[in-house]
Amino acid sequence: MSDNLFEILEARFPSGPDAIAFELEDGSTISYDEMNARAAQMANLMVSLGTETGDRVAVQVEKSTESVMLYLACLRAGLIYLPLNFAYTVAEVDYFLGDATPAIVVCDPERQVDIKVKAAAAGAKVVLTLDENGQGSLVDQAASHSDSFNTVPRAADDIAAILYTSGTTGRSKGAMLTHDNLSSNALTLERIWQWREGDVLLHALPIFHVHGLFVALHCIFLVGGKSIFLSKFDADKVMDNLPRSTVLTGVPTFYTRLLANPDFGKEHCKNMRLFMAGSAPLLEETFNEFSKRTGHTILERYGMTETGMTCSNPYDGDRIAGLVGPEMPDTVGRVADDDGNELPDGEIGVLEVKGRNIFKGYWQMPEKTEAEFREDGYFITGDMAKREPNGYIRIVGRSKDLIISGGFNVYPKEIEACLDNHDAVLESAVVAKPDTDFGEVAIAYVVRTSESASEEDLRAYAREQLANFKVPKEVIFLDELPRNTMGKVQKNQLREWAAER
Ligand code: MCA
Ligand code: AMP
Repeated sequence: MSDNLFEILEARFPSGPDAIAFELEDGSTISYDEMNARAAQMANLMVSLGTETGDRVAVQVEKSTESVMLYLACLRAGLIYLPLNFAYTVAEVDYFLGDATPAIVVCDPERQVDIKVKAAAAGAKVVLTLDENGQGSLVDQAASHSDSFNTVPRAADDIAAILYTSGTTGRSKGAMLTHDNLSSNALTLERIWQWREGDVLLHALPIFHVHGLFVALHCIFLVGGKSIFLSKFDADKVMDNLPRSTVLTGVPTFYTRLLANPDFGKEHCKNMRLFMAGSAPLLEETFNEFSKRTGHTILERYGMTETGMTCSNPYDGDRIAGLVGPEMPDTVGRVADDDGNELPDGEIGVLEVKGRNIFKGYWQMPEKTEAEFREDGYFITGDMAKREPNGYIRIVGRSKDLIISGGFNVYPKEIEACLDNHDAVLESAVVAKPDTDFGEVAIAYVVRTSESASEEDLRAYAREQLANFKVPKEVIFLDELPRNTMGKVQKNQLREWAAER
């Protein structure tokens, strides 16, 4: 066996008609054998199209089991999987294609005309389609291929996936995740969260990010369990399916939305053994209210695209509201000053982490990679933290200018650059506003050159160019932006005003 992540997962796949990998919303099921066979067909198809080991496969599709098979097919064929948020506009996708130069692009049929132009310009060999029902040329063409495939051996350090994360300034960076990064993190999570035979995962996250794709799916695959596979989070559907589930992995918005329904309670959770939250801070009041209503303490963990999961509250032992737990077994962490020196417990600094799970670097950006690692190998997360006396980490903020809205990252710079391009805008500043549903949302303060553009005009303008979750929820006009004596925009002031709204 090589270090190919697929081989590690496949060794755990149960076989036979009763070994169900997925149950869909219409009640239909897909067995592990079927998933495996269809992934093999896709792997054969991609090889027949002339791909070579290490080629990228860029995928911007709606959630479907076929897209999971495509991910597995890429791993098997030694291709690098590159998932993209379905909300990205064609202009946003264009950048990723140009940067990653994929050999194959898989997109929604409705977008293929636009994407084909961009893919060709980026040198892609072929564009295939896949829709939300799992239909399209990918599946049609794969059907005529053999359903067995000899998995391409991969070394621990070979890249399995590239996930783009936006930078605080400038261009998005492709985080290169190796087979060993992903498998070591998955095996640790399987152990510490005590995943077990018979687990039923209620899967309601998107599968273009670490949380829904790697954390959730790798763990359930490692124990050969079933996923109840929802196309997206819907509180009613989650409540309908919870009684048959044992594990839910979600962002904090999942939990606030469940709690918002007065009917939600203990009876929905009768078979549940684990509610996990991450990707954004879980408020203490959500943790407490959830525990009061259901008797379950949500297990909060912390991670990043570049690092996978690094801190986790314990499965057995105290799960503490507001804390993300100690470092996981494979990770060492330190709360450090600006020079990387570890600070005493209780002092606030930047969290730095090191371990097998930490990514290999940013795709074709050696300087950016170097800038985010210390000489002794620690990765600088950009999250402000302090260590509590019990050893647990408390995330207290971010040194990076980042808004996390419903678990999606929104970079103010990107929205400001977009708004500033509008003819009626002189300048803009985007900050987070606290939000009961999404945790925080982006809002924009704008100075206009003329009053010809309204709030709705500017939001419509942003919507044309940016993924919908990045469109500022409010646009507030000012005569001028507040600046300090150095002329720097005082975002703290704007954040205060935003919080008061
Ligand atoms: C949707 N909208 C949002 C968001 N989602 N606005 C701000 N923030 C959001 N997250 C907007 C849409 O633009 C739209 O606006 C309107 O809300 C309704 O859209 P819809 O798609 O129906 O939204 P929803 O179904 O209610 O989605 C909310 C959601 C979803 C369920 C919370 O955002 C979600 O699944 N988030 C999970 C993200 C995730 O997986 N993060 C993990 C990243 P309009 O009508 O104006 O167009 S991995 C990570 O962070 C690290 C590694 C980690 O630690 O896990
Ligand atoms: P991403 O770049 O999408 O991988 O998002 C990673 C970021 O999400 C981290 O750097 C944190 O800022 C944030 N994050 C993830 N989990 C948590 C958590 N449990 N509490 C607070 N912030 C979190």
